[in-house]
Amino acid sequence: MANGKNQKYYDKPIRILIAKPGIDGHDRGVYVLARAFRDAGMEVIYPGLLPTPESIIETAIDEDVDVIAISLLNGAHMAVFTKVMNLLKEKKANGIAVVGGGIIPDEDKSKLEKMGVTGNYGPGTSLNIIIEHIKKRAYGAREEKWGKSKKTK
Ligand code: B12
Repeated sequence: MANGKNQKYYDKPIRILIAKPGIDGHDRGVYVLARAFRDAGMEVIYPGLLPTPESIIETAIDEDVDVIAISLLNGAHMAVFTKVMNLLKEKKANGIAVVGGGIIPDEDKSKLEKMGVTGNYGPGTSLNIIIEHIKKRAYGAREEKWGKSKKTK
């Protein structure tokens, strides 16, 4: 996999921002995931308590991340992800994948997928499944970002 012309996508560690927006106290998931991502060799950016969609996007762009991971257990996932995806478009921030999880009802998962928010894993999901999904999205995002920028040169 990691050889030939695609080598560049795998060379650098994945940079991932993991955030839990909202004023509810459900923050255990982000801490468990942040540690798991770090142990899997990723560079993890955690923006602290009470990030907003605006601050998440700003940090993601400043930190040049491959993936934004957002944990939501408070029922606000549709509103938050709609905002996040709109802001990414507004800022023309191509090549940043968005992955979600937490308490996300099945009927909302397909709506989120259509918006480009993938994963949407719930309680009890194995960390290996999540990490493999993050890797797939991160390398896909790099291909989009770096592939395109190479073509435009
Ligand atoms: C612990 C807990 C709390 C704790 C939170 C402590 C803390 N510091 O996190 C406390 C006591 C504060 C709490 C409060 C409340 N809670 Co509560 N809480 C839970 C509970 C039992 C477990 C959550 C948890 O910590 N799990 C452990 C962590 C490690 O797992 P996790 O976050 O789910 O993460 C895993 C996956 O979901 C996934 N994942 C999560 N995020 C992401 C993100 C990405 C990008 C990816 C890929 C994957 C991913 O990966 C993780 C590993 O598998 C859940 C029930 C449940 N089964 O989930 C209810 C639950 C989330 N709570 C609920 C509710 C309603 C509340 C209260 C409103 C109750 C009340 N009336 O007071 C209050 C909110 C008060 C407030 N201001 O916050 C509801 C939410 C309902 C909804 N959204 O529709 C739930 C689902 C209980 C229920 N069945 O009704 N809660």
